[in-house]
Amino acid sequence: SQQLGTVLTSRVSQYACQRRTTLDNRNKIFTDAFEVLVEHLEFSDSKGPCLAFKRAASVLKSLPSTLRHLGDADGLPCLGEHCRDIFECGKCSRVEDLMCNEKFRTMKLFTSVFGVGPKTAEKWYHRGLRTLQEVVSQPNVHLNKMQRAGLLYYRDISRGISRAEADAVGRIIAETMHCISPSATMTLTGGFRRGKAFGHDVDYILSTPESGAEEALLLRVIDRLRYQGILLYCDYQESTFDKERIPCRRFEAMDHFPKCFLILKLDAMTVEDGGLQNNPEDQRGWRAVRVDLVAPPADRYAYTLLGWTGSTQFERDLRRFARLERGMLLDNHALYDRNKSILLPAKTEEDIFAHLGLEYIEPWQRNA
Ligand code: 8DG
Ligand code: MN
Ligand code: MN
Repeated sequence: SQQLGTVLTSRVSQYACQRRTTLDNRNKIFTDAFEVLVEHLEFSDSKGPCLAFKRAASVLKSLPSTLRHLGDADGLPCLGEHCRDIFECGKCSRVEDLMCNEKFRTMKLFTSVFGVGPKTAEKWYHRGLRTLQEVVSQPNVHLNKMQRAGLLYYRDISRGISRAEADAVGRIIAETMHCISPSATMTLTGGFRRGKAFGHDVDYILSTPESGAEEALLLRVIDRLRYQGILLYCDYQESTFDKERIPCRRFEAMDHFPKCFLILKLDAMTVEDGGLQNNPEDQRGWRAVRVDLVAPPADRYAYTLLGWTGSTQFERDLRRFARLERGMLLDNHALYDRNKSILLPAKTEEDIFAHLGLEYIEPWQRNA
């Protein structure tokens, strides 16, 4: 183990964008425990130690082998004293306590509904609600449109989307899009681009060859999906993009491009091989799927692709690396060199990595 420690110490960067993290996580017992602690902290609104646990889990995901002894973590970045108890016996009593804690379990259930965050979940919990059945049958619980859809399609949405289903969604959207604009293009992004076999949604970037036509394209795609009768829910967010604005200092998960968060009705007939991820007793022949579409201007495509491919931790560290190590600001819109006061143009993700002086990391190596 001492040897493993030495090898790792000299090679593991504190930045996820300088590590290659595949889906083959050899330290799942530890990272699962960290993720429970992260969830707990996010429920209780204490974001400070949260990031430390996220970084620790991310470092562990990148390691080529399982940590077997406490000493193996010596010299690895982001694995300080505060997370030592996780390694003792490969479990931690705090995590086990949480798993059987009624409040934690209820918060987990409520926040698993599309449109429900920790604040709403907490409110429901304090009203004495414990199950989704109780939430929907309470006459005085106010639900917004997103939460109503989230509850209505809960069983489908909480079931993972397979790659075959994601591809079926892709064919439907591509066909719809090409009816409107034959020269428009579509790129699979998010977790499926990183090689995941299942996702909680499907993420696509729509793009037009000329900047400026993308917002109208997205609106027309949505109209056509509605006309086809497969649009179960649509939250459209219009462009708030300002070309003059340079990337801002802080990590922003959201961008200013036109986008929509959808729930689509996916017909079993359109899915190749495996069919739908439905329960065997489910005879409907369709399922609801969450789909995100974003339509950046053509000259911002590379930054958006890099931003939407994730993982969130990879993105966070890319931006932190750019800022702290290069004096640059990166977001989904642009890359700005603060020392030279210039925007750095990019047609591809490779261009952005090159500007940052980073080795290129393939999408399937960004599962940080
Ligand atoms: P999953 O769906 O399989 O669970 O994983 P994922 O694909 O990695 O997660 P995601 O929640 O779909 O987000 C994919 C990436 O998109 C993530 O790195 C964050 C990024 N993203 C942006 N802007 C926005 C935005 O405005 N909304 C959302 N929902 N995601 C955004 O860069
Ligand atoms: Mn996704
Ligand atoms: Mn998404």
